[in-house]
Amino acid sequence: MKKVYTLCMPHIGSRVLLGMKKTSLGVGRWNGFGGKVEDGETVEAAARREVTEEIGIEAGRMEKLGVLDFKILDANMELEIHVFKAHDFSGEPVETMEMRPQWFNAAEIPFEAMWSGDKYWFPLFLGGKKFRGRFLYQNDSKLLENELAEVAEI
Ligand code: 8OG
Repeated sequence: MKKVYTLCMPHIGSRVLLGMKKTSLGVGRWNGFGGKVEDGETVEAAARREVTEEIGIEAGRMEKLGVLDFKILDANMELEIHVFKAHDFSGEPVETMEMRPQWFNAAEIPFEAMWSGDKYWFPLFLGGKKFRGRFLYQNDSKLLENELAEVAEI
């Protein structure tokens, strides 16, 4: 069965808050904040919880913009990732064991140090568009296939 995961980025004005991942899947890459949806938890509640656990802030208005089907063959891993934009938040981002937060200008997203599929869907995210995607990786660095579509409803 596919596991449901969250991914949330605060995107405020022309800036996006990303974090350098310090442990586990995606270590050494910039990413948004997220993780596994727990039993009995809504996807949005999980997205809020993960943001707080990873950088200590409380997300304000959340908007779901995308769903990504993500698969890594070598790891026999299949995730459904729900991607959220946080329009605002309270508190100050802090570094934790998991993430080192940093603001990026939307025109200067560090795609070379992110999952290689991200350069395809991130422009839709930044434009506030809704999208569905499918990304098939051999391992954590080799992207084999990808599909992406803008959708009216997510
Ligand atoms: O619990 P953990 O931090 O290991 O969860 C993995 C996080 O990584 C989760 O937020 C989902 C996210 N993630 C993937 N695949 C991809 C991807 O291809 N691109 C981006 N940007 N994030 C991803 O699992």
